[in-house]
Amino acid sequence: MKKIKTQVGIIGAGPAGLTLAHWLKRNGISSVILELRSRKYIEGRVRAGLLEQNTVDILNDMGLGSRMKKEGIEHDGVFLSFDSERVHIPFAELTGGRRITIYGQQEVVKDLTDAWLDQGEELLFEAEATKIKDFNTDHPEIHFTHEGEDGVLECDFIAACDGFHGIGRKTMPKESYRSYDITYPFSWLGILANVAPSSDELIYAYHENGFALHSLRSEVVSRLYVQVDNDESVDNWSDDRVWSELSTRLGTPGFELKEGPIFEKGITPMRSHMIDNLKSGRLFLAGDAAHIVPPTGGKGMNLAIADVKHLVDGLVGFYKNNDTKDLDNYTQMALRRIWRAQDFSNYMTQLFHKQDEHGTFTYKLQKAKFDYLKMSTASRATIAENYVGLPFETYEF
Ligand code: RFL
Ligand code: PHB
Repeated sequence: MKKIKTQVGIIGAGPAGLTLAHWLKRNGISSVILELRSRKYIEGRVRAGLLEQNTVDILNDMGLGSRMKKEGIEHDGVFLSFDSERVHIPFAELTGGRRITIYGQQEVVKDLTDAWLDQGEELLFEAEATKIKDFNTDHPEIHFTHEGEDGVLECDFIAACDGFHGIGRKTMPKESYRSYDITYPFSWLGILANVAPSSDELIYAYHENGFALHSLRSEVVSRLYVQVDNDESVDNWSDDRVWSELSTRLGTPGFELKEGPIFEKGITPMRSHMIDNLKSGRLFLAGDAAHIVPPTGGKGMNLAIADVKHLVDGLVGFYKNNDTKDLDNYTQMALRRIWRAQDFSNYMTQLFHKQDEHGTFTYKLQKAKFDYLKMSTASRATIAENYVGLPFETYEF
């Protein structure tokens, strides 16, 4: 049996696990990462693309932002559209200069993986964590399989950064938390296309045919989404149908959607999931292992990285100052911020998706919310500060 020893055993090389490993190393704390998938798989997995100001600051502070600075695209605002009418939300102006950056999640994962391995640190690919043991003692273990062999990672603490389907949350004693869930009656069909973006800001749109989002990955690659039914299949969405729906739903007078070859098409269901306790003994959950938000607020990856901040505060307190206060308060600190993101993601989801027949009471409420954005700077500022992400200090009350 393969035996490895480290201070913090990390399950999952997604944004949460990789950020945690780097941040701990900067504080002189060792860790080893176990990742179920291959390096090629995690570096090619197309997911998020929107980085909040806090996330950008964290990556830069860790000295891992050099490619992001070159290739990421900063946005000072966003367009919100309703029935073909648009409002502009100027983030920087409404939040004292905070903004978002568009940079693919798989690029973040690639940068962090490259840096970790270049520094000679340990990350086992195609290593499946199968069991978490003794997390109520001060010598917990992660049992895993790797290259056909069984292994055990002995550590002081376990960080389960293993996403929604991982073993971390499943290992938490059922009586230690309550779960909260919403399953939305719609999904997103997302595409990547080799075409220059048609807008210099992202566009979120409500249309009587359903929601649409225009995003981008670079000067030559666009990322777009349309709302579809939960039982929809990509086979029913020819490229022509995708472009025609996008053009209809995003349309405003004078706007022209550029079309190009589509090279990726996939459907993502929409759900909100929460649990109200993120730790049990020496087992800690971070990122999608602990919560899921619908992607309408662009918060998932940002929340994963923000959870890590609180976990690092706790572990640094423990190792450097022999103080467990921040570790003990991990759940409380993280949940305050996560619920804020849940609320914002839910708000954006409810505002822009077609939920009921066009023209009914629900629609009138959506329209009233949109009209309020046109009328009120305070309402626009609320969107702006949530979208770019509130500074960490805001949550310390
Ligand atoms: P991840 O990225 O899922 O990583 C977890 C890792 O754990 C591994 N794993 C295991 N390893 C070893 N043993 C086991 N037993 C294991 N079980 C699992 C997995 O292989 C995986 O590599 O979780 P993390 O780090 O918490 O990161 C969360 C983000 O990936 C996620 O929240 C975002 O992608 C969500 N999201 C968005 N977030 C944003 O911040 N901005 C966006 O614009 C945004 N857009 C999106 C999104 C997610 C989407 N999809 C496809 C769900 C758009 C979409 C369409
Ligand atoms: C993306 O670029 O993939 C993206 C942007 C904003 C969102 C969701 C996804 O709200």
